[in-house]
Amino acid sequence: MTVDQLEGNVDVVIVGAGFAGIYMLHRARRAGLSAIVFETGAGVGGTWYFNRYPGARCDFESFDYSYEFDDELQTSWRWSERYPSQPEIRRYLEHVVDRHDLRADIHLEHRVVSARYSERDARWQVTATNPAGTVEVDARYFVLATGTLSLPRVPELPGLESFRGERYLTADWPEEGVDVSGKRVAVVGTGSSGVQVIPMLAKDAGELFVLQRTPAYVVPARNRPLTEAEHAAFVADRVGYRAKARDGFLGVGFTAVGMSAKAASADERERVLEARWALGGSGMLSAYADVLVDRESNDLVADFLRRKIAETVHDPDTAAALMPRTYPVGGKRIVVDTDYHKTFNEPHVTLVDLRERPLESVAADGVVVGGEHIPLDVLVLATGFDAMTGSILAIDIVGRSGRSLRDAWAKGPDNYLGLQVAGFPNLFTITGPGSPALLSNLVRSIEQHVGWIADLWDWMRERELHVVEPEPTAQEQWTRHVGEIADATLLPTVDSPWVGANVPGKPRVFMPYAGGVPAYREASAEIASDGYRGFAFTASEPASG
Ligand code: NA7
Repeated sequence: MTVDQLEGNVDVVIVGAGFAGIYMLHRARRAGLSAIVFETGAGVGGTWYFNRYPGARCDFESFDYSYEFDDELQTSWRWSERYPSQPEIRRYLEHVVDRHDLRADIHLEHRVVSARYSERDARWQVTATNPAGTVEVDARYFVLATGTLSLPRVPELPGLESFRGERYLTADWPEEGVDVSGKRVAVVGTGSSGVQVIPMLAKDAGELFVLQRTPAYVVPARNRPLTEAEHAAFVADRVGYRAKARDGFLGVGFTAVGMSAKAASADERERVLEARWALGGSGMLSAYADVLVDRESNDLVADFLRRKIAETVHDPDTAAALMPRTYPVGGKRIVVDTDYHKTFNEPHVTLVDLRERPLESVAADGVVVGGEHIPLDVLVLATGFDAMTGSILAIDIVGRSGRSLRDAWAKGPDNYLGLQVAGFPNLFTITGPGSPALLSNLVRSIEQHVGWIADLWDWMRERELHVVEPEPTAQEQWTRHVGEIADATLLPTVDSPWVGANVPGKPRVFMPYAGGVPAYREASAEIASDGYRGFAFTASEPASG
């Protein structure tokens, strides 16, 4: 195996070429720093590069799920649909990379495997592997733009490896596509990925079995082409549009109709929820301000969504099995769909309720559920991700005093502002645990995080400071604050990926900051304007810096 030393060393190594890594590279350059990106994929896009299953689409709208930093891009890029499809997001990011001439510094097919902090010269030694061997580079700043949902989870199903048919992960779908025409297909998992892929596979499959462990709360996307007039309206009002989004709890301009669902009259509530249903999208959850904090109000919205299933699905037993009852709506990410429930009216589509008939094993030619063997040609796993920390801890990161991040986070991902970890100087996480990240429109959060980090670097340069890391007390306070905010909501009560419940052995900690995008932005801006309160700086010039 060859070991290449990249020519010279750089100021910044960034891991990941998704929305976060691309913008971080641009800002690092603007700050006068040399920077490179390592990306595992053979193209840019991050999670949008790999999740290329049929039907893959963002659940935020195109105007929201796009950068604000480049005003000319905002006016010139023409989104074709209300919600951006995976291929369109990839085209967009390729375009951004070209517009800003970033390609030369993005090293594709490079997987970062380890990073070690050298206290002697205050630099990170980063090792990546590529198809030809190993690459090493050292940098002052090490930025993890690794994404919140990037490390797919393959469940430990007994016999999975013995399956002789075709097996696919939605999160790593073959570039050339998959032909399921006339085949017997099963999909395991009914989160956003499963709900999107199931109607698409149903179009061609001979028989489709949906293996459901937990039903999802689903709202219609009402996706459609965007008109010229809508594009023109966005362009004309883009400043106002962005300001409203930044002030929205999720980083989008949803506004609540009322403070409390339970305080509204039944008629009024029905009218409001019907209007949100007709509009489509996850704005359903923000119809009333107390949906995520009051169980009674939550039940009223959940009940509305269950009734919609009964109205759509003809077979009453199937409809009942599709109705979520064991957790509050919004406790797991609400799923924005196109034709999901309708698909169960097709005669060749069968719902298999794994709570009634457990998935016992995978055989060479199918699966065994509740003692029954279902023969299969194709098995699709839409089984989710090791969210928020998975792709960070997949890298062997060793900070000050030889302490690994895996050790530091053994009981949960303690950090300050979701951006830095005590004992890991000059390491930054974008959309990390402790930030609104997964509970927000990620592009808005990414631009805020990247901007904050780049401003910090400018501030440090002006003062000739070279090293920054959080003070342990500031980190403890932030971690406690994140926990307290979550505890005021219904969210930590649910066995969701947000508490790590889907990954065996993962510490149960509610990871995202649940106080909303505006409160987070205010807290981080206030800390910055107070001389980066809670961060410790070292002025010493690194030996080789
Ligand atoms: P999700 O939302 O984590 O969904 C994963 C699904 O897979 C969910 O229904 C799981 O059921 C199911 N699952 C996982 N393991 C198993 C096993 N062993 N047996 C049966 N079913 C299983 O991931 P997605 O990819 O759909 O969506 C991720 C994000 O993409 C989403 O949050 C949006 O941000 C967009 P469970 O609920 O654990 O019972």
